[in-house]
Amino acid sequence: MNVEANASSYDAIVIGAGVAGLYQLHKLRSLGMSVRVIESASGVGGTWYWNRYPGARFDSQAEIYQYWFSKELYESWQPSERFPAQPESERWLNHVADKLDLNQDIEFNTRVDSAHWQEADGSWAIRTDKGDRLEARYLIACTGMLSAPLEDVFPGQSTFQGQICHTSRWPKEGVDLKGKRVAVIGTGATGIQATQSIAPEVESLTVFVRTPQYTIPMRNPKYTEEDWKHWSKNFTYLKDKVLNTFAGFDYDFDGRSWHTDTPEQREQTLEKLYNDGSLALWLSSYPEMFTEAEVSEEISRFVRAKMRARLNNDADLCKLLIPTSYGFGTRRVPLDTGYLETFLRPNVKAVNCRETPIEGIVPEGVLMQDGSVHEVDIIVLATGFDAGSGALTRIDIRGKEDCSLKEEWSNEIRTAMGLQVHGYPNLFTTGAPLAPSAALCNMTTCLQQQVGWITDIIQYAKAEDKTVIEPTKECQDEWVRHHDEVTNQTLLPLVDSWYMGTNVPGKPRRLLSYCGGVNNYNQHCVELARNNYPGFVFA
Ligand code: NA7
Repeated sequence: MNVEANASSYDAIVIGAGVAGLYQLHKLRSLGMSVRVIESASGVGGTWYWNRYPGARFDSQAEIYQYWFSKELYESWQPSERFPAQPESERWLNHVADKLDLNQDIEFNTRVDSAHWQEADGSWAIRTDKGDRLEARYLIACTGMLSAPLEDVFPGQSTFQGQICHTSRWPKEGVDLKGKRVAVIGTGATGIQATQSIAPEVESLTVFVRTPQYTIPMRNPKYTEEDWKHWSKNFTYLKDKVLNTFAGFDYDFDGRSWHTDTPEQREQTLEKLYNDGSLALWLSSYPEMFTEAEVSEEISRFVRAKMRARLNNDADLCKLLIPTSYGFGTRRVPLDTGYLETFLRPNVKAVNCRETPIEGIVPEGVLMQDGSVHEVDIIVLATGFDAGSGALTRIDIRGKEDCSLKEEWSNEIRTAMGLQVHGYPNLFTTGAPLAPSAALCNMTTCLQQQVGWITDIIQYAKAEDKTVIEPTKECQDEWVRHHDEVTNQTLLPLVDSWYMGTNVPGKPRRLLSYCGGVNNYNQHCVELARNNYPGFVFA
C-alpha cells in the first residue's frame, strides 16, 4: 500500500486527540496496529484543550465523565469536585495520555486538510497543513461534536479596536478582563458559564440575549479522598449503568410516568431532581417531557417559577431571560452557578438582540440595527459551533468516485449510526451526526461505546482477512429512516437550535443527535456485531 509516492504509511490515522481520539489510539495500538494521531492543538484534550474561557466546566458528574476500560486508571485520578472546571479536565486527559504513553504517537500542531479514498488499493491519502502526506488503511475522525467554532459571525469584526475572542479559541495566556468593558454575545451553555464568571471582575458587562435559556443551579460539592473511594468501589456498577440509560448518565427515567403520578408526586419529583443540581431534572424526570406538549409546558412552568424567584421577580429581567417560546429540555439545558443572579449586579446589563438585532461590529464595539453602539473593550463570542458535521466538512474528505462529504452534507446529512457514511469506505467517525451525542449523551459514555465498536469491526475484518469496510446504502437509509421516525415522535424538531443545525445558515435541518436512547443505540450496535455486521460489506 503506497499509491502516493513518499507518503508515510500507517494502518490507521486518527484525527483528534480528545476523549475519543486518545482512547481510539490506545485500542488500535493494543491490536498491534501502527497508528498516528493528527491533532491541530499543541496538546491533548480536544474540547478540554480548546475551551479555556472563564468558567468552562462539564456538567456530567465527575464520577461518570470517565474512561471505563481500566479501574486502575479510574482510581488514579481524584476529581476535586462534582463538576470540575476546564483546567482540571485538561490535566486529567494529560494524565491519561501519560499513563498510556500516548503522546509518542501524536502529531501535534498539525491539521488534516484533506483525505481522499484511493480505490486502487483501498486506502486513504491524507494531507496536512504542514505538507505531510500520509496513507492509511483506516481513517478514524474523532473530530468532536462541538469543535468547529462559529467565529466569523458579524460583519466588521476585523475593524474592532479592542480584543475579540470566541470562547473556544480563548488564548492560553488568558485575557486581562479586570476593569474592562466587556460584551458577551450568546447565552447558550457557554455564554452562561462565561457571563457568571466574568461579571465580578469587569468594570461593566453587556450580555446580548437573542434566545433565553432554561437553566438550573449547579450543585457542585468538593470531592474528598473518601468520596472517590466510594465512587471507585462502584466502578463496575457505574460502568455498566451508563450504557444502559437513556442519556449515558447514571440516572434514568426509571419507569416513572407523568400520567400515573399524582400532582403532589410530580411536584415532589421535580423539586427533588431540581435540587440535585445536575441534569437529572431533564434526563431522568418524566420522558413525556420530550413527547407531549402539555407535559413539556407543565415542567417548563415549574422551571420558569424557579427562574423568576432567582431574578427577584424583576419584570424586565424575567421577560428577557426566561424562555416562553419553547419547552424545557428541547434545547440543551445548562447548569449554572449564579448566572441569573449576575443580572442583579449593578455592573451587568442584558440587551435584547432579538428585538433589535446586532448589525455588526465597529471599532468602538457592537453596532445594533437601530444605529446605537455599545462601546466595549473586549467582545466575547459565545456564538457556538457548527455542530456534528462542521469538523468533518471543514476537511476536504472525498470517498468513492471522488464524492465530496462536504457537498453531500450540504444537501442532507446522512450516516449509518453516526459511525460510517456510505460511499466512504474505511472512514469511521465518533461524535458525528445521527448517533447519541453531546445533546443527549454523557460524552465519555457514547464516545467510548463508539470507539469500542469501531475497534471491534476492524478486528473482525482482520480476522476475516478483509481490508475494506463500508455500510450499504440500504443500511444507511434504514438508520436515517429510524432516526427521523424517533425524532418525529418528540418535540425536539420543532425548536431551532444547534441540535437541529439551524444555527448555521444553509445547514440542512435534521436532529443531529440520535434521541432514541443510549441504551437502545448501544443494544443495536451490540446486535450488529453479534450477527457479523449485517448491512456492512467487507471486501
Ligand atoms: P450555543 O448553545 O449554540 O449558543 C450560541 C449562542 O449564541 C446562542 O445564545 C445564540 O442565540 C447566540 N448567537 C449566535 N449567533 C448570534 C447572533 N448573530 N446574534 C445574537 N446571538 C447569536 O453554543 P454554546 O457554545 O453555548 O454551547 C454549545 C454546546 O457546547 C452546549 O450545548 C454544550 O453541549 C457544550 P440563538 O439561541 O441562536 O438565538
